Amino acid sequence: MRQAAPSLILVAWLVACGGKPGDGANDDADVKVIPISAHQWAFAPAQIDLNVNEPVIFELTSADVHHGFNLPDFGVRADVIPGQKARVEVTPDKTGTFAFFCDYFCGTGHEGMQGQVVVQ
Ligand SMILES: [Cu+2]
Repeated sequence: MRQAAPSLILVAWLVACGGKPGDGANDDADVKVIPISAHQWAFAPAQIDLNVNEPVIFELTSADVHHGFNLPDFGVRADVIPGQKARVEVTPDKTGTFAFFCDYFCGTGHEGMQGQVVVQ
């Protein structure tokens, strides 16, 4: 007989900003939270303006059904489930316009459910 040793390793992603000396522009202890609402079949806001190298947290909620949020250029995705808040952090490291979209089939208008992140 073998003794089962339960070894649960809980990995907590602590959103810890590095202790980089700031340039005085803002306090990096406070990461800006951007609420994004998903509904059939759009995101609100559909355009998100970000500053390069400035970390932000997307706080995603659904107004109706299960959606997905996918911003492939920055390796960000999340399930957006009714009644829950999904938080993902992103620090855009390049400027430009990058598409995000719903990647969880949510109905007939799913294919057009998208938006863009504009990084400057
Ligand atoms: Cu969808």
